[in-house]
This record gives sequence, structure tokens and C-alpha cells, in this order.
Amino acid sequence: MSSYMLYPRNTSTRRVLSLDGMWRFSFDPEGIGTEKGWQNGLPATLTMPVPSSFQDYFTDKDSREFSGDVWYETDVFVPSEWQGQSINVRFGSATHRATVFCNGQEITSHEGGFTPFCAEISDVAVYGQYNLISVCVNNELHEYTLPAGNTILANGKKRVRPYFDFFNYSGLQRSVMLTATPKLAIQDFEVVHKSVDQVVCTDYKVKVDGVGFTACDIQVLIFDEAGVLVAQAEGQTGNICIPDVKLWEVHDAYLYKFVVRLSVDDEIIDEWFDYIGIRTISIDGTDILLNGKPVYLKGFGKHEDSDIAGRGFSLPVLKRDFELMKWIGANSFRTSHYPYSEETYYLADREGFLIIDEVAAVGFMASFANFLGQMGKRDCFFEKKTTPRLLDNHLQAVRELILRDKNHACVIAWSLFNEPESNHESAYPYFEKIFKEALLCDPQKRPRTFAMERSSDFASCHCRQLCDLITLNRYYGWYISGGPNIDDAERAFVEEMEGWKNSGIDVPVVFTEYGTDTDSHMHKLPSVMWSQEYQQEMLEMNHRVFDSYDFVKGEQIWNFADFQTTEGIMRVDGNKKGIFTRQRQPKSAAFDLKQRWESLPRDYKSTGGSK
Ligand code: CKU
Repeated sequence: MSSYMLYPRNTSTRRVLSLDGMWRFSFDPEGIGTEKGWQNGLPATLTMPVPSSFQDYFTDKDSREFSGDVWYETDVFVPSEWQGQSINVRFGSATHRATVFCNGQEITSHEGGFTPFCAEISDVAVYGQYNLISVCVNNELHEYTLPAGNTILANGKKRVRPYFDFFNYSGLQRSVMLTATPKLAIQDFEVVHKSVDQVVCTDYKVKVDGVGFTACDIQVLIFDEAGVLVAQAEGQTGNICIPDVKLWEVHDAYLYKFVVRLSVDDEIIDEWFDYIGIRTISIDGTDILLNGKPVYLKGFGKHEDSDIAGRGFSLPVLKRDFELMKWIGANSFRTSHYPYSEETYYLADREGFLIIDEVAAVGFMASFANFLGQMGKRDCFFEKKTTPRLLDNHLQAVRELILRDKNHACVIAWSLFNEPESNHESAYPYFEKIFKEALLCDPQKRPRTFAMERSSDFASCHCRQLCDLITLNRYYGWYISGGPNIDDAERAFVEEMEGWKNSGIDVPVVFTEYGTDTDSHMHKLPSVMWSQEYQQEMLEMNHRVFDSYDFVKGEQIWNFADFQTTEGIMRVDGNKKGIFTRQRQPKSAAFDLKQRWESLPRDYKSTGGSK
């Protein structure tokens, strides 16, 4: 069992040390590491940067395509003055699962490659000395894992077959930190913002853990951006109304510093803080309302993906992506197809971007099993022997996502699946459980959705009534009637949209994917598929259709940038649907988008929301 911990921060009572850097590394193709005692020291002498994916450094294919166990280890100095505190090694993620050891002793395991977890080493660490931290990370995919796929044996080697369209990058891809917190500590904190009579106030709740917490006093202090104390409250739960509160807005983010203090007899025993944007989010008919005012979403489906580091967290890439998104006039993105690094959400909070936050439930469609590979008729994905195990993992992933991201102003909706087999009636009971769990876990009760593939629409989808907003992935002009047949694509698209309209759609529809693969070096007049001109034409056609339907309340293009995928006959060194190249330079369509998005009003096509 592993535990969650609030984002680590240095405060008067807490200490954080970064463990990022060059770790020692070994491949363990036969999975014999633990048996052979590798937790006491690795046999091989490879090195590996943390955070990063391990795949793109080596010059041989076997290393890049490696599936199975890999081991990381490093020496960690635990200061003697930390004795008596709770000492943890906190992993931003370990993809897709990990077991952690300290000085050879097994500490914890964690399933799921995109959420943080802690290994508590307080009782195992030797204080005032270096300690050996070892991690066995496994990157296999199965039909019961998130994301889904399978693992086969090819020439005696394990190989993954992802049921999804992105490379199975893995390893310790996010920062690792050593933390010291008091034994009696603030465990969690939640905020819910409510508008009553035009005034937005915040209900808060503090969770404390440890022996003797009933004797504690809890204080919440709120500072504005100038550092002035503007409100305070006492107790584990309470309500805060900041006089003349400055709301968090799109591209106009205002963040208050929420400080939580735990004290006994006036002595502060724990202190933690976070930066919180105060805003409301709701759905009113076909409008998405931020602070009661309609907002039209403009932006992208993204990936955490870049040269060399793979899916490894990179602050420079994150910074560049946000600058490009601001330049082009975007206001939102979806964390397709997994929860992103925590730093992404903190930056989105700071910059005023809206996020549709997605759990790694991708590859849940029988016909897409082995994406771009074998197709054929199979049983519904939700009727397999492995479904109960998948459901357990999925519920846990939803809990961990919401536990981590619930306080972020930037998160405006939860995407609970990407392109699942929702056109089958046996999907409904599974979906219902996932949707219920999300509602239960989220104190802010954000809107819930899942990204629908073309086989699910107004008529064929069995789960759409569970959605608070509808999100559609559509490829009219690419997978459907591309190139010279783009007029047919437009007709088919309009036909589908008429279907949604006639079905009496009464929630917003946001396009979460549409786009074309585009070679950044290819120009062609007249256009052909893959040329930059065709990307421009296809987007123009799609926008024409979006613009004719008032219930369409957002457009998020697939994809922000070109990204790496598994090799295949439809992918040329990856998916090229980026508006930017993998090196983050614009294709021609970027300039059209900039013009369009800068001219669309915030409340484009609103029906006049009031709440
Ligand atoms: C995108 C089969 C459709 C998959 N959909 C999801 C996304 O992950 C893919 O990259 C479409 C595409 O470019 O095909």
C-alpha cells in the first residue's frame, strides 16, 4: 500500500529535497531482480536521468522497445535532525507501476503510472547517513490496466501492444522528492467556491492525521497577491468570504495564498500552503459558465511528449507550450490521455488556462485493440473476464486523480474515458460506477464527461446521459472522406450534427479531437492530404460546421504538437497532427488558428447564462 501526500513544500515545519538527477539503472528482462537481491544493489552500471522516460537514450532497439521490469537506485542522505519526523520518498509518478525499497527492505507498491505516491521510510532510514533507495518499475500493459493494451512474447522478449496511439514511454518520468513532515500533520485540504447573492465565498475542509489531532487548533489564513492578510478562519471546516474578492478568470488568474496552520497550545506544529484561484464552474443548458459567465473553449488535446526525454517532465517544454498556447489565443486544453505532471496544473492556475482533466482510461474499445493493427469483431470491451479488475484499477485511478487535482482552479471538468466502447449496452453499468465515483470524490462537483469516438453518437451511445457535457472526437475530412472527398466529409458531418440537434441536445458539446496528419515540410497547391494546405482547409471546414450550431461550445484540436507513437503503416515517426512540430515550431495552420481564436469572443454563441 502506498499513500498520497499534498504537493511537497518547504514551510516552517516541512522540508523538501529534490532527488532528481542521474540514478543508477538496470534492465531486468527476466524479472529476477528481487530474487537476486537487486534491492541491495544493482548489478549493471547503466545510468538514467530522473525525471525522464528511459526509452530514447540508447542506440539499440531492444532498449527502446523494452517491456518488463527496470530498476532505478540512488543514495539518499537523511539528515539526523529529521529524526522523529515522518520521512517520505515522494514519486510524482512511476509508469505504470512500481515497488520501492529502502536499504533492501520493501516499503510500498503503486499501480497506475500518472499519479503521485509516497514511500514512508521513517522507520527504515538510517539518520545522518546515506540510504539506498531502489525502485523496480514495470511498464507492461494488460487489458485490465490503465492505459489498456497487452504484452506478448516475441522471440523470447516481452513486447507491449498498446491499444492506444501514443508511445508507451515509461520509467520515473516525474520528479522524486525526499520530504520531512511532522508526525502529526495536515494530510489534505479542500476548497469549494460558491456564489451566494453575487458574492463568492469558499467552504474549506482540513484533514489532519496522526495521534492527538483532536487537541489541535486549526487556523486558515488567506493572503492576497501583495502578501496582505485578507481573511482568516478557525477550525477543521469553515467558510471564508474575502472582502472584494478577486475572482480567478481565463487569462486573468488571481491566486490567493491559503495557509493552513496546525497548533497545540499556540505552538505551530505543522504549516502548509497552496495557491488557490477562487472561481465557480457550472453548466447551464448548453453553456459552460465560469464565474457565472459563458465561456467558449479554444485549444488542444495535448501529450506530455518531447525529443529525448519522451514523456519525462521538462519545465522548459512546459514553459514553451504555455507561451505557444497564449500566442495562438487558446484558453484551454485536455490532458489527453492521462493526468499530467502536477507542475502543469500549477502553471495553468497561474496563467488562467482551463483544463479538461483526463484519467488514463484509454484503449477501452475492442475494435481498436492493437491500435492501427488487427481489427475484427470481438466481444464488447466491458464484458471480458478481466473487466472486474479493470474496473477496480479505473476506480482507483479516478480517486487518485481527483484527490490530487481537486483544488485547482484550472480544472473545469473530468474526462473519465477516451473513446471507450460506449455504443454497447453492457458498457452502461461500468460507466455508471465510474461517473458516480467521480461525483463522490470531487468536493467541487465538476462536470463529468468522456471523449466519444464516432461509433458513439446521439443515437448509438448508451452512456451519454451520464455526461454533464458531451465531448466528441471526430475526423471528418481525415479518417472519414479525406482529400478530394472533403465535401462528402462536410455533408456527413452536417448530417451527424443535425442528428444531435434533433435529439434535443440540452448540454454543451465540445469537440475534443479533430485534425489531420500534416508534414511540416510539405506544401502543395492544390492541396493533398498530409500537406500544410490540407490541414488548413480541413480545419476551416470543421470550423464552418461548428459555427453553424449554437450548442457547440468548444474546439480542442488534435493535437497541440506532433508526438511519438508505436511504429505502424499509418504513422511516420509518430503522429503528425500537431499544429506545432514536436520541436514546438508552427505549421501554417497555426497562423489561421491565431486569427480565428483571437477574434472569437469569450462568450461565443452563448445563450446568456445567468448562474
Ligand atoms: C487520434 C482511433 C482514434 C483515436 N483518436 C485518439 C488519439 O489518441 C489518436 O491519436 C484519434 C488519431 O490521431 O488518430
